[in-house]
Amino acid sequence: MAKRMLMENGIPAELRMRAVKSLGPSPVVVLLDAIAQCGGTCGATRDLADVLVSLAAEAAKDPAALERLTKCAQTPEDPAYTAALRTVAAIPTEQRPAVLKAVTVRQIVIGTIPGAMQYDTKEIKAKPGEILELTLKNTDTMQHNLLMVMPGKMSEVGVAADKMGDTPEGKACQFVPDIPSVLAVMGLIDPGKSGSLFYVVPQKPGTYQYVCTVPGHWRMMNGKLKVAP
Ligand SMILES: [Cu+2]
Repeated sequence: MAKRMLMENGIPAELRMRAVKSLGPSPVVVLLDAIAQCGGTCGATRDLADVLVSLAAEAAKDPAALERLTKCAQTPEDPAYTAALRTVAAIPTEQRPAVLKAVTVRQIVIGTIPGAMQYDTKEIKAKPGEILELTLKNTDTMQHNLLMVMPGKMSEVGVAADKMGDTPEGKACQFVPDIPSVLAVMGLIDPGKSGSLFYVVPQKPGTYQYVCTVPGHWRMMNGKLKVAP
């Protein structure tokens, strides 16, 4: 029952938290397993990752949990990679294994220019492998989202999103096209609200882009993520 509650989308975060606590000695390992099981992409992933981060202090004291966390945080292909790195960043440096002492999360706040259909930040510079927490503050009067896309693929993603605008399914998917050029997604943020996205910067240098895919927005509402060592 508790396992099912961990996985299922639509279950409030506090119930998830209770389910985790009922699972016994190593909730950290249980959570890493649960994130791996849903492939790191299900709707529950973000909640599960948030609970995991809240258990950072416990993870630091449990050698088995710390070992598993360390392995995960060094394996980019692991679906729980980003969640593991976030958790490591929340552990005091002196309690971390030597290989992970340098892990930090850099906060970046992106606003909107009201009525202009634009982000107020047009360019971000980052190093390969850096962990970013992107916060979008929507001060506009309409919804916006933020998708990270592969270099040179912004128009492909934008055109695909515009097509979704004509269908009820498009809205249900928050105008996020299901194509490989989309690297990370912050869903629709209501006017006056903020949202955030944890993003591990790709190892390959280049000019990546972030873009709002509410139909009609992408041409104006975008910015560059310049990745260089
Ligand atoms: Cu927008």
